[in-house]
This record gives sequence, C-alpha cells and structure tokens, in this order.
Amino acid sequence: MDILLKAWTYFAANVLTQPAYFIGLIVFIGYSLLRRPFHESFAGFIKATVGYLVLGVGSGGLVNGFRPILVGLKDKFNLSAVVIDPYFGQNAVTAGLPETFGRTFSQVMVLLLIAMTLNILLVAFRKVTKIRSVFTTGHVQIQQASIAFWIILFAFPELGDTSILLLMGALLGAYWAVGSNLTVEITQDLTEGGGFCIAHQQMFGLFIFSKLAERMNKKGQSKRLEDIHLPGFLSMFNENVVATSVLMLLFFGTILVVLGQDFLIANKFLAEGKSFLFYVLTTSLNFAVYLSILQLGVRMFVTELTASFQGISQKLLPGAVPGIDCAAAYGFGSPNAVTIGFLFGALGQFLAIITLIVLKSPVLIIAGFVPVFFDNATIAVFANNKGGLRAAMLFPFIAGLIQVFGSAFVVEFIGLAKYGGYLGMFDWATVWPVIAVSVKYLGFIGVGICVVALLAIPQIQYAVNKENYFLITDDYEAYAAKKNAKK
Ligand code: ASC
Repeated sequence: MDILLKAWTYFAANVLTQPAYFIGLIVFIGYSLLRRPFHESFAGFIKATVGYLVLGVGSGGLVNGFRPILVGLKDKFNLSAVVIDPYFGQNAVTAGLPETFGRTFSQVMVLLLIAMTLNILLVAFRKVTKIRSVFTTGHVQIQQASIAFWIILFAFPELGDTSILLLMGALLGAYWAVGSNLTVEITQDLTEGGGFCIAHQQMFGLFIFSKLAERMNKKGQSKRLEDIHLPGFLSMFNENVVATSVLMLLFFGTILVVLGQDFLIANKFLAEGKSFLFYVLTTSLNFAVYLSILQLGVRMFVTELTASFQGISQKLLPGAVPGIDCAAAYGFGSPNAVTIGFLFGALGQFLAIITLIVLKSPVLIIAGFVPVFFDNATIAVFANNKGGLRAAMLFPFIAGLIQVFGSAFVVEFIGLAKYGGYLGMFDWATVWPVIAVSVKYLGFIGVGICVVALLAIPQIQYAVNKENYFLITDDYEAYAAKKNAKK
C-alpha cells in the first residue's frame, strides 16, 4: 500500500500536475492505442510536451513579467489589500491555515487521486452522467484544491482529514467534470472540431457568456473581429502584434509612469542608469512577444492532441474529450480578441476597485494579472466567436466587475482577507462563493445539494440538445454537416 501511494505521489507530482508531461503521456497512449509504430508515438509525445512547455514559456513570461507591475500599485500606495491571483490565493491559504485552523494541507496528491478517479468514472458512465470531459490541467487543480480546503474547513472546522478529503473529492471532482463538460460545444465550435475543451478556472463564465453572446447576436449583425478590416492608417491594427503592442504601451506605460522611475529602481524593476523610456517600451512590447510564443506552443501541441486522442476516445474511454488550459483557445479565432478581452476586463476590474474604495468597503482588492488577463482574454475569444466585437468588449468588462465584487465578498466571508490573497478567477468569484455560503449554513446537506446541483447541469444540457450532444464530440464532421444542412 505504502509503495503504491509513493508511486502515485511521484506520478502525481511529476506528471499529473505538470500538464506538459500529462498531455504528452496522453498523446503517447493515444497513438499507441491507434497502433501507430513506437517511433511515431514517441515523436507525438515529444511534440506535444515541447508544445505545452512552449505555451508555458509564453504564459509564464506574461505572468512573471506583468504581475509585479500590477502588484506594484499596492506597494506604491501602501495599501493593505487582497490580491486576486491564483498564486497569491495559494500562498494566503498556506500562510493562514496553521494560525486559523491549526492544520496544514499535505494530502493534495491523494485528493487528486480521488477526484481524477471520480472524473474518469463519470465519463465511463457517460450514458447516465452525460459527462464527456476529463480535466487535465493539474497546476490549476492544486490552486483550486487549496482554496476549497479552506472553504471546507471554514464550514467544518472539526472535521477529520479523511472526511475532508472525501467532501473535497466530491465537490471538486464534480466541479472539474461538470465545468469542463460545459465548454465542450463552444470549444468544438471555436476550433471547428479540435477535439478538446477547456479545463481551467472560468468554465462557467465561458459557457454563460457564450450563450449570452449568441443571444445578443441572433441576426448576425455584430461582426467578428477577424472580419473587421480597419481602413487607412488604422489598418496597421489589423495585425495582432501591432495592435497588442500599441495598446499595451498605453496600458502598461500609464501604470509604469504612475509607479514612477524611483519606485521602479528601488524595487529592482529597472537598473540604475538605464533609460526609463526604453524600459517602458521593452516591457510593453514583451507582451506581444510572450503572446506570440504562447500561440506557437498551442499550435504545436493541439494538432498532436487532436490526432492522438482518437485512440483514447475510441478504445479506452469511449467518447472522452480532454479538458486543457484556457490559453489553448488563443490559437483560434481572432488573436486581437485576446487583447480586447484583457483591456475591457481590466476596465471592469478597475471600475469595481474604485467602487470598493468609494463605498469604503472593509476589503480592498488589487487586480491580479492572471484573472485580468487569462479569464477575460478567454471570455473574449469565445464571446467574439459567438457574438462578435460587441460581445468581446461587453462580457470581459462585466466579468471584470464580477471578479472583483465576488472575490471581495467571499474572501471576507471565509476569513481569508487578512492573509492578502484569493484565487479570484471568474468561477471562484461566482460558483464557489455560492458553494461556500451553502456549506457554511447548511452543513453536509449543503454539500449534498451542491454536488447534486452540479451533476444536474449536464443532464439539462443533454435534455435540450439530445440529438447532437454526443455527436459533436464523437463525429464532428457529421455534426457540422448536419448544422450546415439546417442553415
Ligand atoms: C492560471 C494559472 C496560470 C495560468 C495559466 C494560463 O490560472 O495558475 O499559470 O492561468 O494556466 O495559461
């Protein structure tokens, strides 16, 4: 037993929570099941893993380069505030657990085992459960597990470790399976049968905003970004690198000027004696650099994943779809949607933060880079695909407001505010506050209600779309032909 647990922990720490290797492994297994020769399966493993690592260089570069700038605002103005960002959330939980609850959380790998098993079982029994997707984005699962652990302890401070693991396994497992399953149709539409869905932190948001965007654009009156061609000198913005660079220069340029040269030197952003102007320029242009790298990575691994996963969905886990990082969406649709989503999300967040200040809210929130960028950019990509430019501006803006207000409420409610961080992504500012309130006031019944309510969602999705529900993943070509015939 001990050896098995050790082997699992090793696997979980090095493969399961490292999406690059996990996706690589899935690709290898997929090709092997398709009886491709070993060298092809191996080549697939390498291409998928390298592609995912390249994506990681892009998203890591964005996070590491731009998070300190946003957080710098907090230090510059000496604010005591909660930063909404998954990494800050995880740190806050780690710091607060011993003091608040007298415990620590070391069993995250066991939790992943329970939740992963539950997720696979839910897909294996898809005829009954109507769940088609497996969540593979391990690094965000860990961030989510730490906040969920806090929420459960907050509701049941006396509960023993095993019971907590079971409750978390049920709640998180259901959330992972149901949430990623919600994104199947919209991702198939966006990627024209890419064969994956999104397993991240704004899955409910993507679903809701896609539906609203579709509604808003019933007559197809709002053009998609990729169909808009700006005239005259504005035509330079048709190119993504130019549009992103110019907009980021305005956005981060303003923030860097507010922070000021002295602050930047004192905090080691800028070396003494170096040009401030060129520092601002390089920093802003780096945004476009990392975004380009990220998109390159997506292109590298998605092709492999799509081709190889047939093996798994035909032979191992019938009808399954892999749920992957939200950044995979940035390789599809208009790249300018990413930039627009970020800016309008930031606008929403800043407006919400000003409102908190004006209303003298007991908690102040600082925009964290990960929710502002990855949530809202992804929402914009999906919203643009269904509802065009208007939707790509409106919904990230609304999401920005919600991320701040929802987080401000829940972080105060669960008593995490004084440790300075909260996850802050869209689902964690909407779905999880509802779960937190339910389990706090209704106890075990609340947990039961939440799990049942989550599992009811795919049933409703199926009931309203029986004909195409499984077809869209089992045979996208047939689904697309059917849709076109209808048109
Ligand atoms: C997150 C998180 C990241 C990013 C990344 C986006 O939630 O923790 O590092 O989003 O997954 O590609």
